[in-house]
Amino acid sequence: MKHLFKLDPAKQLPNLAVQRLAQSGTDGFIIGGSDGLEMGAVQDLFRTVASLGLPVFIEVSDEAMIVPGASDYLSPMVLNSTDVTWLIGAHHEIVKQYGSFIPWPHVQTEGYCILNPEAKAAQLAKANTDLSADDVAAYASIAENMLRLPIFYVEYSGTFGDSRMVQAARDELVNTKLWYGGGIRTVAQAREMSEIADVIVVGNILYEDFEQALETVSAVR
Ligand code: 1GP
Repeated sequence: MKHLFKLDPAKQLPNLAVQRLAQSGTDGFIIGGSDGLEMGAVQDLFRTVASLGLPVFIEVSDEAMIVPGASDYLSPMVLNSTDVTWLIGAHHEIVKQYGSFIPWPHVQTEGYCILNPEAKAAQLAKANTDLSADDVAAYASIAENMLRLPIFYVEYSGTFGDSRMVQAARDELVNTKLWYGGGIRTVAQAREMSEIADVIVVGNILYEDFEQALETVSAVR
């Protein structure tokens, strides 16, 4: 798996466009967002995308994202959050409330390192984005060696990131997969990050320049 499109339930794409995404050569979809989340919209989007035959990950960042039926759920832990809610607090509440319904074999925890201070996720999670490459490397090492997470996610949502930060994470990771997301708008950017990360995630450009978003797949094929 090298390329994923991230679909925001609070934004609309015509059904035909979603079908074109499925035929683009992408490896699958993440349904995720930071605000304006409503369960009805999540369910509608999930139904549309699930019928396409590619893997669909639901990123559970809010109770509205707890939609049954997905094959995989992503559980974000913001490793550089300064608010315990985003590290483990919200997870504790959800497991306490829904624990017996959670399909654990289908849950993958993502260790997020959010690096764009302007990103909604950075603000919500009160992330400390003032990090050096050594700081990022240390978070990646914690994900790999202490928490043994399946995924370490370098997140620059809304802006294209500094590849040195991504490389610093890469150098620490063996078993933990490195995902990169943020500001990928061109094939060249997609290629630059896919040469370092295991998986690149393409989000906002879908809603700004759909054809350009489709093109990003060619960077990994
Ligand atoms: C968001 O990392 C993804 O979580 C993708 O970022 O929306 O900036 O492409 P963009």
